[in-house]
Amino acid sequence: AKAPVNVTVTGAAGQIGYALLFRVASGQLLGPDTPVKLRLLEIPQAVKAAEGTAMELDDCAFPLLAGIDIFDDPKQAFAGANVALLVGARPRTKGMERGDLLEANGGIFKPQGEAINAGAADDIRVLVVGNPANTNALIAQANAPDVPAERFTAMTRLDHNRALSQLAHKLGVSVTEIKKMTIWGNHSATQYPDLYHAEVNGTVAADAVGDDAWLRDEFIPTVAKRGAAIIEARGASSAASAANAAIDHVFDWVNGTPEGDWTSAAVVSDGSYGVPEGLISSFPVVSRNGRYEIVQGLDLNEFSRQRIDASVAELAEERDAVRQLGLI
Ligand code: NAX
Repeated sequence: AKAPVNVTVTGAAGQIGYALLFRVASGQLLGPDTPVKLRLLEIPQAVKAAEGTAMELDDCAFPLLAGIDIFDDPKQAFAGANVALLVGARPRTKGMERGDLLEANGGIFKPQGEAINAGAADDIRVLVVGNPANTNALIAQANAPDVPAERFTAMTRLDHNRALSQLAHKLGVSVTEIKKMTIWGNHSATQYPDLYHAEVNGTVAADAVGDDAWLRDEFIPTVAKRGAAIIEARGASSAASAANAAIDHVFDWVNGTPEGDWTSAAVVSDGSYGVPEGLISSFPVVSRNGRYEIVQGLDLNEFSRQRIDASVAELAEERDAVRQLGLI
């Protein structure tokens, strides 16, 4: 039997945590042959709630769940971690400026990066879900200098999946008929879901739609503002769909993406497509041999170029702000 993989989940008592942990424990994160040990990190006030979730996990008698430990200290929670899902974050509250938000999250992601640097396993893979996800990932990465930068990623897979479904509905096709969807840039309202490289049964998606007004004025804002629409409808932010996307992101990272297709993930830029080196920005990526690699050589039309530049400019501003705060 395989040795258990240590999966650290922060924000374990939150709503995404509640949707995520059962799927991790059932084997959907890493596959049906891989036992997992859960290491849950919460703030002290929420440890009791995390214990309640752990009781329910116990009650599922998952064959692949090899143990659950709960911590309120990042150093302990990340010790030996092979996979880290950084879900807990400081939400933006009323009257909070962007600088305050970045600073509050720096207080979370800097010590977590340091703890990963100090004690995670050599093969650690980090996915940041907590917002502002790209810049939180950058903070953690910058504070883990001994870990290869490529091990730090942020989640745009939910945006990617939203884009697949919106396009499938528009064209009356199944999501399985769509390939090569891309989300570029920041996981924020400036993100750019790209239909000029996506393909529907082999036809460029933008051509299959044949309606640039829909693409620009409906599709892009619908995908980018879907989180707000969910809050409006549900009275709470996306949780199960976010957990599902986190599962997809890590599963593909470990197991590879299918031939002839790619996915979207925010990864450390190597300068591809003019995105400044070091920014954690969303790209089209394939996963090969356990690594996410940026798909190279795509031609960008003027519209795509502008959209990507705008989102990347926002990421650069966030980076400059956290640099000024001494967080990176
Ligand atoms: P909740 O508020 O339900 O849960 C967050 C949990 O994190 C709480 O239990 C809290 O105690 C814990 N926490 C706070 N600080 C912590 C710390 N320093 N260490 C460990 N735990 C800590 O939020 P939830 O709905 O679960 O969302 C979590 C995060 O995901 C939010 O930042 C949210 O904005 C973000 N999202 C990101 C998405 C993405 O696509 N990247 C989509 C969904 C979601 O909005």
